[in-house]
Amino acid sequence: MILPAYSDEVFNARDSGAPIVALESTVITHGLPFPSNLETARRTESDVRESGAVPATVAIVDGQIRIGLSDNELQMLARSADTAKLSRADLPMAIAQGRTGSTTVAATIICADRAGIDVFATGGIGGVHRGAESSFDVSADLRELALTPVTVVAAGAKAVLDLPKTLEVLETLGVPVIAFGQDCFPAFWSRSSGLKAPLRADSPDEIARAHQIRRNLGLSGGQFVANPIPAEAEIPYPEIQTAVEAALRAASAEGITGKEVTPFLLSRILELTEGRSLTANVALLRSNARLAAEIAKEISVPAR
Ligand code: PSU
Ligand code: MN
Repeated sequence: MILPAYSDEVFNARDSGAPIVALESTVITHGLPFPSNLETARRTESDVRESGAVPATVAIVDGQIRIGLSDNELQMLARSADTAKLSRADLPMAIAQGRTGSTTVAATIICADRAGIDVFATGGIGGVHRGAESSFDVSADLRELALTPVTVVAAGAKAVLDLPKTLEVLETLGVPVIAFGQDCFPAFWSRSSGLKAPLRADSPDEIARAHQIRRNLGLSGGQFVANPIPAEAEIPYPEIQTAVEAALRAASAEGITGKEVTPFLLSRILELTEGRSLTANVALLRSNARLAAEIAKEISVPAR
């Protein structure tokens, strides 16, 4: 039996039934540059704690599923340039081979579920890439949301993706897409994508109740909570589009495919916006960590 290994903090939280928020590690290894990745990983963990829940950053270390990392392990992931990015397809082989890797949204959902954790905070989920009608590039994150009962808080999906197609696939898969506090589906760096979100919730309590009701109904899969970036940090949609289009052209010119696509686009956009996208990225990660903690606290209250 493959059992996850817990940090002391997470072990004690599980023991006492305290609320726990899972955090992913691909954002550390492939999403943000050093040293911002390390600072942000530590900062989001503190945000979860300050909001009254326990953070559990997830990764595979030497073939073991780790739920909650030490500061040394965060540093190891943040500094290493060649850590594997693990999703559903490659997670078991990484464990079999005793390797170390960061977990994407899909893999973090799987590990959180194994650990009995209901809520997970990240930056943005993967989705349907632009040009998917010819490349077929659709992130495994979407299917995982349909299969595994974890509520994922993200700032929408990146404007590098095809957002209307991403929403269509989520609808087909039966994944609830819930905009928090507004009608519009947020677009990561921007509060608004111009698209209406299928669902809206205005309190963590409603989201927690829907999570429990899905479970009571025996429905597979989780929920996608789309939390708009704080207003002071946002980059309006038309503005970020220029950088997005340039990054997409570069990816196509350089023949980038598969797992490399998302990290490549993120680092290009970072260069093109001269760090402004980084500030926005950190702000939305922190905001998502805090909202996830509020939802986790509501879920840990016995059902009324
Ligand atoms: N979006 C971000 N930052 C990230 C990612 C997405 O804002 O680091 C990562 C997440 O781990 C997500 C993964 O699960 O990229 C999606 O990769 P792909 O498109 O290859 O499935
Ligand atoms: Mn892909």
